[in-house]
Amino acid sequence: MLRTFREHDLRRVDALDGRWELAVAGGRQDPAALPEAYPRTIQVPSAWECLPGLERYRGTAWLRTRFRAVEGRAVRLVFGGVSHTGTVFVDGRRVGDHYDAFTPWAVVVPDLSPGEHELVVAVDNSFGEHSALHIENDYMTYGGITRPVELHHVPAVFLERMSATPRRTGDRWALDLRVRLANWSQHPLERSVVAEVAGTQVALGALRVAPGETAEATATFDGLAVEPWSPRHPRLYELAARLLDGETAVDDLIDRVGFREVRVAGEQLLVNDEAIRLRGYNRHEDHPQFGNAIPLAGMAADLELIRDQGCNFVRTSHYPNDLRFLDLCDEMGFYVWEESHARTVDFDHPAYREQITRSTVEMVEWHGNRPSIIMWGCLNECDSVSEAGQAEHARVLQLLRELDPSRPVTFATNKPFRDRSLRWADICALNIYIGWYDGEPADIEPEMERILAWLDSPASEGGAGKPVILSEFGAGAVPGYRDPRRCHWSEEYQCDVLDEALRVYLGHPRISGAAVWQFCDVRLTPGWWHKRPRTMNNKGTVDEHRRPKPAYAVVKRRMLASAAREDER
Ligand code: ADA
Repeated sequence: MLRTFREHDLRRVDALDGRWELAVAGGRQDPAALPEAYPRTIQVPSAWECLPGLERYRGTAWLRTRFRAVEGRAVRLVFGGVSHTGTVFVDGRRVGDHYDAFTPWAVVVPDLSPGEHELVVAVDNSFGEHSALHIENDYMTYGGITRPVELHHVPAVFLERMSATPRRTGDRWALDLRVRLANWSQHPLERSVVAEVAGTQVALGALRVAPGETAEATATFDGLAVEPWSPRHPRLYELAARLLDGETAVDDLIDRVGFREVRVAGEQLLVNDEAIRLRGYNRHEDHPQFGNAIPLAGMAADLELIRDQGCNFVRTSHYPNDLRFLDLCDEMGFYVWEESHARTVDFDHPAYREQITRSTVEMVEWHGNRPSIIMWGCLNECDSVSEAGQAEHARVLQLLRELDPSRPVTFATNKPFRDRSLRWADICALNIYIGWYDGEPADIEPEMERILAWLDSPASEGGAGKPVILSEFGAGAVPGYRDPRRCHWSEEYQCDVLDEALRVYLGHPRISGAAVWQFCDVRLTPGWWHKRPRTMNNKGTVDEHRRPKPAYAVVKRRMLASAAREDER
């Protein structure tokens, strides 16, 4: 299923995960050119690169299964993620499509007869003029239906979405609720909604929804005597909404919320009015056996390793993550920086603006209720210098603020002394690789002082006086490569860089957070940094199989020491 918890008691939801049929086109192909035969099968969710012979396949494939529709209900297909473009056909008829592997999406098919139907999803993971975000890059774009698929049976008007924002009110809490109803029928219909959290109910009243349209209602839960959410005490509450037709409940929707408030105050990042220090990792969704379709137990195992090292923070570099991973962060108590899908993308690509806007909107819409997410990011290491680049940073950061005023927004820059977009960020996030791309570990401290001095001067054009996070730093180490010379790519040198960087960054009064690049070694697309050893990004402190390198112990020692200092505060 799409979540680690049930989202419906009343609505019938079928999991479509399992063995689907597979036909491979041999390259990029018209998705509507549905094949006569499906000679292979594939597990859904999974990445097709994990099938023998498809390890490097880039192009179109068709995946097919069957499902049953029921009387009086529309079919709503919900995809956790299709990499990277999915086109949906039901009984040979095109009913929807979606670009970008990393955000969920749904297709409603209202007019199916009860009984069995054919579902085909054409999947394309190719690069080119049609793809601005999935490009040759320092991480892999896989192919397939890589996150779970659900079949929802929904009434004429159904609960499409709930967004819930917690607010402190003295020693109690409020929860601002917005509910969206959708009407797939041909008639205007009136419904009402009742919602409940922590034993308190609110009625959102009657709502008239026009045919084929959506309608929203808001309400606020006030005076909630609830326990706050924090990494140390990740207390979650069930938020349940019921849709009523008169007195009859006809649909429902369940989510979970955590009561925490995050804000920036001067140079500090505050959660529940306490200044926090972020200690953690950048993590790609990548695994040699599963691609980006890491099963739930694998996600949990990754978070256990990150927690074992004394970390409280994960950056979902560089795209929205699987909803179940975020659910785990809520449950296990991690702060998360989630960002819309961009790593050094080209703002002039013809498809860029529409695709980044959609990724950003969908990220907030689908992930906004997660207490673990304490900030939204975007546009990693993009053009933040030119006039056009500045304008685009202003646009996307403002879009994030409009979508969700409750969280600070940021972008990671690798352009100290040159960046001209910091004025639009609430937090200054620096990707700095002193000791790797240039300099030695001994240069880290003096160079960081120079960067911070620039940041807090008028020259940074808006970087002064804001929280600072080291969003990336690290060094590559080929697993098992030991060398007394302690040279680049050796495991010894990775230890030297990370030990010094963490000594400086975790102890610096002006720095609120440090995220190591990166958790595990990950696969790249060959056309990008093929000159990297193993066509991998080797900066993990565990290798791709999660086998710890010597740097794992270095990071653990530094992070635990920092956590202990925090506890003493
Ligand atoms: C950049 C980028 C990362 C990764 C890293 C590296 O900061 O944001 O995705 O490519 O560099 O390994 O050099």
